Amino acid sequence: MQTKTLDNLQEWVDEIALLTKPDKIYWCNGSELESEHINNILIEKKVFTPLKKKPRSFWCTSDPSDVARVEDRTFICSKEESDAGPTNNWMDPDEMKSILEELFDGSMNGRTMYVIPFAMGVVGGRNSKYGVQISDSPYVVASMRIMTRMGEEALKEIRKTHEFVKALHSVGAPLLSGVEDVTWPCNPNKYIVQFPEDKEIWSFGSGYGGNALLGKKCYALRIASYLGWKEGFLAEHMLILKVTSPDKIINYIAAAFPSACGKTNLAMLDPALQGWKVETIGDDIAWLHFGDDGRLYASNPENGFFGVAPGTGWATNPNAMRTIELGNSIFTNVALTDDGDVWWEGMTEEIPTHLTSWKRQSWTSGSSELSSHPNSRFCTPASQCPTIAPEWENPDGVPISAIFFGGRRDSTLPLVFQARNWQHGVFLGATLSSETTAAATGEVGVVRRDPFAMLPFLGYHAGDYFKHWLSLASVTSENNLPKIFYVNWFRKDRNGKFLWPGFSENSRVLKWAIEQVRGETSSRESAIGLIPLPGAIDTENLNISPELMAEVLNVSKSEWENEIPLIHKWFEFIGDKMPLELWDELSFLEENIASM
Ligand code: O2Y
Ligand code: MN
Repeated sequence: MQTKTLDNLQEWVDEIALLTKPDKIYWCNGSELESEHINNILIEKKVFTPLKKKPRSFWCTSDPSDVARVEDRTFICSKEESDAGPTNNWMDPDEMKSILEELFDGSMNGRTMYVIPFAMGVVGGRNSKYGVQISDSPYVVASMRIMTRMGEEALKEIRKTHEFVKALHSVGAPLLSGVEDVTWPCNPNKYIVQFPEDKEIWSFGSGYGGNALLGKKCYALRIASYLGWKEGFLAEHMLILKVTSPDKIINYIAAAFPSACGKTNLAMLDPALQGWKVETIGDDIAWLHFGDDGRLYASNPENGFFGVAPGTGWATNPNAMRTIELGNSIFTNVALTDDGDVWWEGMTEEIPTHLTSWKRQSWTSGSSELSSHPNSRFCTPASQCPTIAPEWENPDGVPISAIFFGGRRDSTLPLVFQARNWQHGVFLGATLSSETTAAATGEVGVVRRDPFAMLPFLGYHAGDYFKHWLSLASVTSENNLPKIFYVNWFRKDRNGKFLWPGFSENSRVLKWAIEQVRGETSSRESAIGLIPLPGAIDTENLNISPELMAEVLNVSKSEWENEIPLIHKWFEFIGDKMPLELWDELSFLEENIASM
């Protein structure tokens, strides 16, 4: 457990230096000068290639074996196995610590150990939290500077309170003297380990994304979800949007989607509907706290976007494109153009004739290989986004009136429906499912349950997490709680063609939901929840027939008859901690479907 000595941070840094044996120790202050210095180190090491076409921006490629989060090497080491639950890998914390101590022993030999103080949320914010990452990767320093509020200001807060999460990271590649470094040091033996009760993260072997930028998934989701359980808040895998209607009424919404389901595109939505305005508060993570008025307020703990590059383009997400155009960004595992810019599949309609691929090989259009890895990323400051809402750094967050859950499903789930009440909404979150993508290692296109889009990010037992969500209804009145919706942009027809155009047209679904929140639209009770009545979704100027709308909103008895046993199996997998209220919801659904 973290002790509160006068300088617990210095003690920890000394202890880690003794273990990892770096050549040098450097405390990061977050300044411009420091950033230039770190970037120059990375350029000199040939890790970063400066882009001629974008200011202060860099192209970077990882080791081909280190390209994504490693879920099978991710552990929640709570003291009791029953607190990690069936969805997490678990090991006894003492046993895990002794494995890790052996791996970290001398792991920073020949390298610099960077001490990176950071804030999740604005420094001094009511619900902000702090951490210190120790890392032997300058790439991590450069990325943490974009993704968190890193440096002197965060350190001052930590020195005041002595409260911080210890986030230890090593690429696990000690550099022997006389041996030339590789551009992307890493280790085939990877461990991404959270110790929730100790508020500690130990990450070994990977330099990539969620494995290495420890403020993101490890802290802001896994550790923070555990803290939320104990302290009465929620740490969720959700984007946050501000939606302004033509009559200038503002609604803030949060939405949970599994990895790479178009969340970043939705977070920067250019609405197709005239007079509607959508602004961005966050694209990936939301912390939700009760305000003094009993409503849930969301804040984005991050400072940047770490978006999937392929599929992000001028047609699909022009605001992300405008964000990166301003520079100050790192591009990892995308392709480099001959004139010193970046390119990836889906960026532009026109395909460059020649590129350097993410594998640093010459690439010509028509090649059977992709120029960019499917999980390649842009890392860019949120403040540069043209749609960023002025209140995105509001220290108290923004009041949420609707929560959306969504996944990628070919069938069964209609375009949109609303939960009858909070308990039913928790059922929808708990049964969320999606087809897998490249962000996680494993097969692509396989349907898996992903409760609240938190499957890889839960810091404790899923059953306890569902109970925590249910318990919010006893903290405040149902009226104060956000209304819950389920969306599926990805439903297909019999020929495998998407039924709904998606992207900016999704604003039509947001409009219907916001009108539902305001009690202004029309819906009908169906077996699965409240479904829009014919004509209730605004399809003006959209070339979609009433028949097609009926198909995309259809609740099919036979498809749900197939779905229910899968939900049964999922609930049984969660085991004894599965809340009875959610079993009741399942029985109710079963009865409704049977009587269709
Ligand atoms: O593959 C990685 O390491 C990045 S994962 C990621 C990054 C940004 C936002 N979301 C995710 C995710 O997997 O949900
Ligand atoms: Mn994510």
